[in-house]
Amino acid sequence: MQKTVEKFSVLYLQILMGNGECDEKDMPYLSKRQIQEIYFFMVLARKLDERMLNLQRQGRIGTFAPSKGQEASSVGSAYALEPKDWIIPSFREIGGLLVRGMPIDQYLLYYAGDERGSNLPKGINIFPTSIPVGTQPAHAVGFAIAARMKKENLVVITYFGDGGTSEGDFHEAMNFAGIFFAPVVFICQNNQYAISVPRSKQTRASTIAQKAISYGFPGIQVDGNDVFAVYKATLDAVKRARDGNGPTFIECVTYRLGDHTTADDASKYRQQKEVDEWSKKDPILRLRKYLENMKMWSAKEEDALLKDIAEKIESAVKSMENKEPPCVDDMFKFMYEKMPWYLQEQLSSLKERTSEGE
Ligand SMILES: Cc1ncc(C[n+]2csc(CCOP(=O)(O)OP(=O)(O)O)c2C)c(N)n1
Repeated sequence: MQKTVEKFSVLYLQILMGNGECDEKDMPYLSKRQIQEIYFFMVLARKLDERMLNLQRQGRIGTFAPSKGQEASSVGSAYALEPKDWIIPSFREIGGLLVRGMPIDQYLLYYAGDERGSNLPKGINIFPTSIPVGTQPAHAVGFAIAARMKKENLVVITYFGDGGTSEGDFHEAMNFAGIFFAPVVFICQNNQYAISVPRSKQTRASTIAQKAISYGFPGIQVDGNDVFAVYKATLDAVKRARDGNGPTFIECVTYRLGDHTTADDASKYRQQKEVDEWSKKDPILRLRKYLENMKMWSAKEEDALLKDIAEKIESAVKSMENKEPPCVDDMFKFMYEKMPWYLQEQLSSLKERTSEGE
């Protein structure tokens, strides 16, 4: 006897088309002010990216990972959270972090190699950036389960790339999330590359979203350059998690328009033609077209927005560069609540050596 014991399908969601028109049927409620605010955060992320590239080239900050092209996925998803919720990010999530109140000077400080950039003011619910690929989903699941035990009705959103889904930790996180109904939203920024490794070498599965199904919870694929689709999918997922119905996996299909990091040269492994094709799907241009179609935006407002953003960025650069130099203790202070003996030993030895002027 043979019979089918399971069948599955994966939904794809797109609301805002390339020409700036939108599918009213799926459009989530957003006021004019909210849509303009979303646009503000996306442009702020893009402009900060551009400024940071210059700062890195001038030696004023260290290596950093630009997010150009991924602003809709990042901003749209973070915009669906409530203030008490938490973000557990990867290293390419500036849009979402800005939505959640990340102070720009601290973001710059982090990329200037200063640990104080990760020590955020209370109430800004963002974990420190995870550079090790694929580790943060496990932190998110553990944190979310712990929060539920403490009866805090919060949701945790975690971000990672298509490459991150090949890491063992990612699968352990997904499995535990499914079993324990963790209030987590997994956002996969499928930007088509893990440095030079293309999506096709990451998995044989036709979607990344379907991986969720094997762990017993829903996975959806969305147009990651469509901020309304990302927002709606995340809003639904956040509600599901908050109502006690467990995790959701969202695959945002997008594209990294820039290099992997400032230490990379993407022209070595991908064709300019491909980049040009994706540039036409730029999420910021698409939202701008929508705003203009709906008569919600004018050239005057655009000028004022760009001026405001330029001022905010320049004042943050000044603030970052005018900080007192960090203290050596900061290298040791933030990993554990109580510093273990071996770090204490290393700290004392470093202090002795620095006081001897070595
Ligand atoms: C555990 C681990 N292995 C390797 C690296 C080096 N590394 C940094 S980013 C990266 C690719 C990550 O690709 P993806 O997860 O798709 O995210 P993206 O960079 O595209 O945003 C690699 C291999 C690392 N940081 N951590």
